[in-house]
Amino acid sequence: MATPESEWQKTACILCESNCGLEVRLDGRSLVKIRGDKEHPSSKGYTCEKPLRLDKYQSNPHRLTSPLRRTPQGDYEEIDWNTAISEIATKLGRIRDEHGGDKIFYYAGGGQGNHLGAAYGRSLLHALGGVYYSNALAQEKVGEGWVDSELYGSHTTGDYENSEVAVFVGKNPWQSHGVAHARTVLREIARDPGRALIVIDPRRSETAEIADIHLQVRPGTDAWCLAGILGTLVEEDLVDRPWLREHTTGTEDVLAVLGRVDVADCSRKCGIDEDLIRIAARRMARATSLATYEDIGVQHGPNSTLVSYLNKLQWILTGNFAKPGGVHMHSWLFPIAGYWHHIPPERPRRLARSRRAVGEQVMRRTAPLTRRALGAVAGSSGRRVADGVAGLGLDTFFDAVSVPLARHFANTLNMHNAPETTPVTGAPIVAGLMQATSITEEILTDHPDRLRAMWVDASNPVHSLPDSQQMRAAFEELELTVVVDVAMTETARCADYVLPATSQFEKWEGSLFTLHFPHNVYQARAPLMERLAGTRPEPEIYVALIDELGVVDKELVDQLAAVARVGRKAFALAFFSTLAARPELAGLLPYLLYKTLGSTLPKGQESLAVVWGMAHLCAIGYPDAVARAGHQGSGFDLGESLFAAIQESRQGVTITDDRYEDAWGYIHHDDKRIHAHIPMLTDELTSLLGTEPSFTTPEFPLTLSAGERRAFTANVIMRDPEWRRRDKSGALRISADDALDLGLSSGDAVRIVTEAGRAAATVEISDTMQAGHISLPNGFGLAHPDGDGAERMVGTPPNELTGIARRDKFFLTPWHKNVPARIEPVDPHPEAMKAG
Ligand SMILES: Nc1nc2c(c(=O)[nH]1)N[C@H]1C(S)=C(S)[C@@H](COP(=O)(O)OP(=O)(O)OC[C@H]3O[C@@H](n4cnc5c(=O)[nH]c(N)nc54)[C@H](O)[C@@H]3O)O[C@H]1N2
Ligand SMILES: Nc1nc2c(c(=O)[nH]1)N[C@H]1C(S)=C(S)[C@@H](COP(=O)(O)OP(=O)(O)OC[C@H]3O[C@@H](n4cnc5c(=O)[nH]c(N)nc54)[C@H](O)[C@@H]3O)O[C@H]1N2
Ligand code: SF4
Ligand SMILES: [Mo]
Repeated sequence: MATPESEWQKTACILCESNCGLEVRLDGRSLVKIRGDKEHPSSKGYTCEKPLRLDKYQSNPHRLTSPLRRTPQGDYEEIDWNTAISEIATKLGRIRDEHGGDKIFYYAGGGQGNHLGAAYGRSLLHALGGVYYSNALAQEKVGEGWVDSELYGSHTTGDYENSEVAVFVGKNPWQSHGVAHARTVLREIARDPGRALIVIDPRRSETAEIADIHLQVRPGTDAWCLAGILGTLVEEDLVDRPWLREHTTGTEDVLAVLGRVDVADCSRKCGIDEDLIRIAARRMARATSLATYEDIGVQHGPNSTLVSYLNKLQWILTGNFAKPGGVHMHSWLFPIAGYWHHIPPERPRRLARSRRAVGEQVMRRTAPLTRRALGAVAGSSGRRVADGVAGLGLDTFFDAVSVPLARHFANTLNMHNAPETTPVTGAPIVAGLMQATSITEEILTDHPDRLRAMWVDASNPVHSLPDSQQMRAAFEELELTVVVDVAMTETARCADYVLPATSQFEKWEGSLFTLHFPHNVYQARAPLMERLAGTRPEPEIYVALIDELGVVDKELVDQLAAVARVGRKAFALAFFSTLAARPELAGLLPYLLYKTLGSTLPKGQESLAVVWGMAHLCAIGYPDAVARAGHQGSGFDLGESLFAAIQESRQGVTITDDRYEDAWGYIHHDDKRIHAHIPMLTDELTSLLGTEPSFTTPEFPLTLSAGERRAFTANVIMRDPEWRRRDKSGALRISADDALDLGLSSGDAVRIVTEAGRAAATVEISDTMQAGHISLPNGFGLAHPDGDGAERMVGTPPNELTGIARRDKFFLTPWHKNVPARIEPVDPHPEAMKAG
């Protein structure tokens, strides 16, 4: 690439979902200077300390540079790409033919900054007839996602910048972010005497440290704590009844259940003073605006689905929706899970309904003709005229057909065609995702419908899913395992084939964490440098495999590619009519776009073809909000304008601009009301209120939270331990009381023992911990080669200690944060011990 080394180039941080905009200077292939990008529309120059040494990701000397195949001896040999693609395609095809495509399981979604590849990967799954899919969301957000969909339909976000009161439940945004410019926002709330920060966390986390109210629950007792808060709201009549009457249904039933809550009993069970619970509830009720945020402190713990519901009832019962500082649903460039949604324009074009019937028919019937006729003029001087004529056709039908087509594409790509339960254990599949704790159960069995192959991309499930030992065993059992990654991860070390991906700074990429309201932002990141030799961007890998499988009609692809050379309108008309005529192709949409439209995009940008599709889905879904964000035209032109802005803007663009009152449009229910009563969960609450929380045993008397976010953790993205400036060993934090009991000092080496396994750790006594609660960071325990090539592992791999048995009763999310454990001193004389 011709960019001089001294120039600042724009990109984004890939270490958490905030994806702050960055500016980077290179020296050769190294990222030598990194600063926040002031022009990024959402982060506006903000960063935390983590991205400053992102070069440890980019210039990791242990990047993969060749496809690898496992040998019968269990080590790996390099093979060329053609061999890899053809062998893998053959094996996938064989499994499909012998056992059915549904035995091929796809585990991918992208990490924190790379979601383009996963779109193309889903095309591969569809091409194989696969239906089972999952990713990291299935071990954290499924319960919340289900609750959201019952209440109002989609994911929510808080407007914390403007909230008078912000409540964080099992969430430590000071370290984990998830709130734009988190530390600035938190500090502002904490400093302002008119505002309040409320934190529910068993640890005095960095966020709890500056909070106005810290409800320091006993680990795992959040359901009782939240019931106490909600019970207070009802008992003291602090709920917003007029608002609830106007905007919700079923609330009387909810209030009746909450009216029976014994606040004093809840306070005893969660270990928080009753007065403090009541003070918190009153502060929330009094606020002119309130936003709450739950995260994995509770989603990885007992009663997680119920806790999600109770958390959301806090802002619902106090009427904090559709106003500054409240909680809202938001637009998506493309929904990362759940159903696609459409908000009709305030001023729809006339005749839309009658045109729909005619439009669909015409497009369907004439699809082959449209393709041939338009393709025939590619490369000729009649191109412009043909594109213009196609534009007229498109304009006539677009309003009428675009919404149902868009819904069909998006929901198919999000695997809403998946069965409702898994084949072996009948576990629920929510939002198209197989639950994380189901996966090994669907493999390690002789059930005829067991999974036979697993494809992993940009994820490290052997390290990040519960029970690493079982996951390794599952990899041994599967007939084919393929991992696509930039590094030789713990999962790659178990795979039959490892495919080396181009890094996120060497290819076009984008994060689909478009989770904001009222202004939502998307950034397409350009490569900062040429790809590392031997690597391939994921879209290229998936497209090559689908080609090799030979499952897509080549003539159709060639015709559409020819039409793409005529013009965008001609292409859109031919493409949409083809898919209207053949809806079964919807899952192949990313592949088809890459092969056709992609061939007309500037070199290297082929993978943005799917972003073109997403830009149109977004403009079709939220036409007014996209127009308000400054994108021009209506109908098809609006999507074109949005895509052009995304393609041109290196710092990211505002894709939608909403007004607070627009929030009602985002409700999926036809009556545009919040359906507050979820009987399954009010029943669950009623039965839970009569029980005593109890999570430990005499054998395992401590509660281990396995996976705390700290200053220098970033899931399993940073493998080089030298990246960290602090907490290099990833210490096990314990309270002074427990340390005294166990006779431990900071720096002592110990063994943590749980029902699932045992692992070594280093102790740090911390006054942030309450007695009985111990905490390990996430992202540690990764093998990394030393300078001399020897493998070294720093810190504790958390999932050597977790199991799949302790999980949510409804949606099976694992209890990573609530693992009964004991600590043993490491015996200096192991042989003597054995003899004794
Ligand atoms: N630095 C950093 N930031 C990250 C990440 C990272 O790896 N490192 N990962 C990103 C990802 S993928 C995610 S999902 C988010 C997660 O973000 P967070 O959910 O904020 O992360 P955690 O630190 O795992 O958990 C939050 C808090 O839950 C508390 N907790 C433990 N047990 C309980 C309990 O029983 N009840 C309650 N109420 N709280 C409890 C912990 O003490 C902790 O302070 O972070 C994102 N941001
Ligand atoms: N015990 C315990 N377990 C946990 C957690 C916990 O708190 N405790 N947290 C859980 C949570 S919330 C999450 S989100 C998961 C996260 O765990 P994973 O889903 O495994 O996700 P990541 O860390 O995002 O994995 C990123 C992978 O992508 C690779 N990668 C980086 N760039 C690229 C690229 O451009 N292309 C490709 N193909 N690969 C790339 C990295 O090398 C790495 O292997 O872990 C979960 N596991
Ligand atoms: S780690 Fe998250 S908050 Fe920190 S700079 Fe990166 S994206 Fe922003
Ligand atoms: Mo996560």
